[in-house]
Amino acid sequence: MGERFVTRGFVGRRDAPGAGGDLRARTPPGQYLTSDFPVLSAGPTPRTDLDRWSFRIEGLVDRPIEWTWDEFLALPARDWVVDISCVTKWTHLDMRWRGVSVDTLLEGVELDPAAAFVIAWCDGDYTTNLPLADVLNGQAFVAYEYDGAPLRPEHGGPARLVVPARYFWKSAKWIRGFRIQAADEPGFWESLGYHNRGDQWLEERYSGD
Ligand SMILES: Nc1nc2c(c(=O)[nH]1)N[C@H]1C(S)=C(S)[C@@H](COP(=O)(O)O)O[C@H]1N2
Ligand SMILES: [Mo]
Repeated sequence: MGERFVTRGFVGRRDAPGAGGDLRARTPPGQYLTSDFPVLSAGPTPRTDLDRWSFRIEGLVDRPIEWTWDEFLALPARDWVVDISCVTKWTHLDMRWRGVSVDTLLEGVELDPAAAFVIAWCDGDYTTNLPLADVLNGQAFVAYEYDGAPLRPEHGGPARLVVPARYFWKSAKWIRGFRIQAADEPGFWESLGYHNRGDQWLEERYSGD
């Protein structure tokens, strides 16, 4: 069995700074490890004035809620250290972010009993869809810092969604809000043949996988 040799290949890298545990066990199937942070955008980087930025939750809620940038920064935030996998096959372990849990954001509204899906929408018109169950209980956050600095525009700054348990296209950059729906609705990449769910541990890359 080749398994042993593959594992051995990674032993020497266990000492890499910040990389605890068994690196191979943390690498989803078909992925390679990198310490790079490539930029992948479907269009130009939008530049929204922070004075005009807001984050809004609408749809199947008792009443929509909207935070200005300053109000958003005043929400309870925390540091998150998470592993990110992109469908282009890179995995970057232990990425360090700061941001607000989706749980905290949803505390601001009362969800309709029919609420089941979140459509994340962004400056630049990108969307992505997620079941509510995939973003609750500490599974997702809206980040405004990466690696101790304000999130750079090309990586989604001023703020982006981060959903570590899904391929990175679900982590909508330049996010401006959530639309809560009863029905699922494929987002930008999901409409173009990418998998509706995108679980990297199940290699859900393309529709039909
Ligand atoms: N608004 C928006 N969000 C987006 C994208 C995009 O084009 N627009 N690209 C997605 C894809 S396909 C990936 S792989 C990641 C890339 O994030 P990065 O450029 O910070 O690496 O952002 C995702 N979020
Ligand atoms: Mo991507």
